[in-house]
Amino acid sequence: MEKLIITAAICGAEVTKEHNPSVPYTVEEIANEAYEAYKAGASIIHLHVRYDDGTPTQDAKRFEECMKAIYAKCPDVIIQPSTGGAVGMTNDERLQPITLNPEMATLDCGTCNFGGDEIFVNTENMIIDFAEKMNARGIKPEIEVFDKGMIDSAIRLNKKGYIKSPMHFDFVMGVNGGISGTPRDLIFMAESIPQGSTWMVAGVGRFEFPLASMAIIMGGHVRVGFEDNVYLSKGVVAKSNGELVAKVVRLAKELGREVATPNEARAILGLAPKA
Ligand code: KMH
Ligand code: ZN
Repeated sequence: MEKLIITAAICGAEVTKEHNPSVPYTVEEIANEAYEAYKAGASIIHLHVRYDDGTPTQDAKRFEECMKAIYAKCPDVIIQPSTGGAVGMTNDERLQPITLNPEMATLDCGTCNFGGDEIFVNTENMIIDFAEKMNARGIKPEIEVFDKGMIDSAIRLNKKGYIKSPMHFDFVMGVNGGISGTPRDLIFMAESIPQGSTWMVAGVGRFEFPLASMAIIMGGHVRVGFEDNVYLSKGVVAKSNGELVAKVVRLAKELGREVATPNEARAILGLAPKA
């Protein structure tokens, strides 16, 4: 089985220091959390950024500052900015980090409820526009899907040439409005993507580690981090994203799966190696 890629989603746009005081806001906090995750075994940092007061932003300058600070500590890590941003942001606002030409960025492939009155909007024309802009810059999309129908949308856009093969999917499971996080759900998602695609799972809240364990066994890849879950185990708040990554590394070891370095992750995902 190929080595396991671990992504750390260190910050997100919705979780706050009230949920967990270690959620990073400042450039220094973001770089430190990325470093803790990288040291523990993460090869990809899924990046959202905040202003110092915690407000989420897609500002390119803020992304640039954070990316520089992360590379200073983790020179070979893959940084994957979010183009999802926070609910309610405009398309242009969301797309700003791609102007920095990162190796990867997320491409959210459908609209879904996000709890309460929140709606995370990704119309078909938006997905096409985001995909074309990423293609023009040679950025590999991580296709974020919150439900099975979003896989079908990505496949349709792949057939029309807007999303290139091989596709790399991230199944975000357990969002209040998307697919749940049962074993049956994950098997259904994994069996629904085209041959030759790669996938990872981001289990939200209590689904994080059960789904990570399944992905390790099934040959998928894993995303953990404060964006999705702030607990190390029931009732125990994680002190850092590094603790969450370290738990996945322990699970992988017990289950006999080796963990990929950043360049090994690049090879699996078809990205150019970094010297
Ligand atoms: N913050 C969510 C509304 C992504 O990074 O592409 C969207 C999100 C997806 O986190
Ligand atoms: Zn995100």
